[in-house]
Amino acid sequence: MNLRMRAAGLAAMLAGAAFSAQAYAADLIGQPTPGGIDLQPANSALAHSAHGFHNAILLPIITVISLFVLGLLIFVIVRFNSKANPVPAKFSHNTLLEIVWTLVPVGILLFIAIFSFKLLFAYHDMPKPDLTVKVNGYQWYWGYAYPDQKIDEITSVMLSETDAKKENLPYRLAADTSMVVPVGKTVRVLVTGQDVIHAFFVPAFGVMTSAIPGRVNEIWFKAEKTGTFYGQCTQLCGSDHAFMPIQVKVVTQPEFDAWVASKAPKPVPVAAVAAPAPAAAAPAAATAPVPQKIAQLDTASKPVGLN
Ligand SMILES: [Cu+2]
Repeated sequence: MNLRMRAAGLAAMLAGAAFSAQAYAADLIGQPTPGGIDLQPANSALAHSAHGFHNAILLPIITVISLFVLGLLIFVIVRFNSKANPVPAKFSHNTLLEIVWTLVPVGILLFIAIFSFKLLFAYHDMPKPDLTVKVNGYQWYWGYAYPDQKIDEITSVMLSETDAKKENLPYRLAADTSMVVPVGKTVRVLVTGQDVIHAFFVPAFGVMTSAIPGRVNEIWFKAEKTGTFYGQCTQLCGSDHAFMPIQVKVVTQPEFDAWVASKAPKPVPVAAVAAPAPAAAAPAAATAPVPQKIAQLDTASKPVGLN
């Protein structure tokens, strides 16, 4: 490689770094950014802590170790090649050196563990939840139920490429319905699976847990900003594993209340219940709760922007 080629390579590298920095500056919210190199922007205290742990603790340690090992390699290549060192030394073992290269990594791991455990405790230390959402993983879609709001499971299926394009939404991330949660509230998410093991992962909230049949895993988050945040199943779960995105819509409390009101089963009017005559059965049936799956297909009944 001549000097000019090297210079061109270096220029390309710098241009790449500049592009990445630009991509970082214009990061998309709640979804991956093409050409981006960093973690997705955080939208919960947990995600901020996880990012801090990565950026302030792990990244410097990894960088120093990588540079140190690279320096050692270069030193060995220059100092001990066959020309510079024609007669190699024959000794083996150096007790002091071996003690040092055992204890130093142990020390580094213990140092990481202090911050790592602090973060793990924060993940397990859920404040009193304001809302519980039960998430069910299926082959290959998600179901979201709100037991306290008496909202039966709402299934969420990935949008087709045509539909996603039509609505200007990210294909393979956008779904026909969302998990809707209020902003600034502690959301407890109970995750389980119905067929095989899936995994519920939303990077912006810094949460991930497995969806295991017969077992309920608990995670929590408190969204800081409103908006749509995407995630994906992160457990190989079969042929359509890549096609079961998670779409979380974070809305204000009044918007959430309105959404709940639109989804919750309508109470049957007292008059209709009290009427003993069989003739009253027809009106009663007409006002009976609409099964969730049918309600979901009825797009006209959806509040705008909250599906
Ligand atoms: Cu899955």
